Amino acid sequence: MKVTKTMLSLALGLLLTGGAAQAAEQSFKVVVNAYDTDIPELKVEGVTVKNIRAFNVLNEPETLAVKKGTSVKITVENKSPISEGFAIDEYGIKEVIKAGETKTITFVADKAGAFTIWCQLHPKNIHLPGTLNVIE
Ligand SMILES: [Cu+2]
Repeated sequence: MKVTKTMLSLALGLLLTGGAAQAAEQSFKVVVNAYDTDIPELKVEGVTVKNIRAFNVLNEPETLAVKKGTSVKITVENKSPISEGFAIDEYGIKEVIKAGETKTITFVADKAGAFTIWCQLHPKNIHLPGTLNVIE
């Protein structure tokens, strides 16, 4: 005797935000700042910086969060007295911003994950790294 197969009906998932699939744009302002600390002597750009400063790559905000697919614009202002780097390895971003200058970096956040934002010019121990969170 042949068994008739029962058709299984698929439950439809909840559609949370149907239709709004347009590529969004998001802008951030990042300030590279310098703070007094007691780190050991450090020589950069021919100047010996002695026991005075560390540099924050990201001051405010420390974490940038966007949805995947967003066009991201980051304006980086360097208030440090020397050139600073701004790098996100996984996105191929590696910029240098001179002291007192501002640079705008644009890219599409097409990879999900948590990516470190760091300064490629100086030892990591004098910086607080930032994070780019790209949410799926
Ligand atoms: Cu630096």
